[in-house]
Amino acid sequence: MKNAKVALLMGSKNDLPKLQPAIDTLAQFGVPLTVRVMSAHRTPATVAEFATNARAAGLRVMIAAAGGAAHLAGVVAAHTTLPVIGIPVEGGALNGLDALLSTVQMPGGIAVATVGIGSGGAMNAGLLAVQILALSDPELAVKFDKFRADQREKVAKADSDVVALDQFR
Ligand code: RP5
Repeated sequence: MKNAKVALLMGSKNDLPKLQPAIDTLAQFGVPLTVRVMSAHRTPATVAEFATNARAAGLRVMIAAAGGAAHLAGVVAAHTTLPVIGIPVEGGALNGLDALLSTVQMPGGIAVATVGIGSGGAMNAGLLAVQILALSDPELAVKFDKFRADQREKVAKADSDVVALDQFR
């Protein structure tokens, strides 16, 4: 965890495959990441201790991913003043709808920035963490601008790829 700027916490190791887009995104931007399994329900004392010490340990953004009655992000946010991004993990009987509602519906007073269910949500959690860090890291801000420019180019190329199908262009 030494020098990590972002922590990705997950409620179960079973969540890991669904969180790969967040890990890949942070790696793409060269953001030092610590990855941990801890649960708001099964190991509440570990979560409280980790979140309480996170800022002093040098972390700047917390990402918390959980499925089912997903309290991890809220509990982490309760124990730190660092920004917390919640990822509702899909799966179980309700396919993540339960996790989405549990994560997003924080009562006023403790904020969790909740991303969507699924791979887009996990990727966006990584991107949002990068954007937060980029506020005080000009090099990272330049990388993020380049990411956006590349993305625009890809969409423009896709648009020209479909031109043959379009009778009005
Ligand atoms: C949550 O319960 C975890 O985040 C996981 O998504 C869900 C089920 O956990 P397992 O029973 O698969 O370990 O705490």
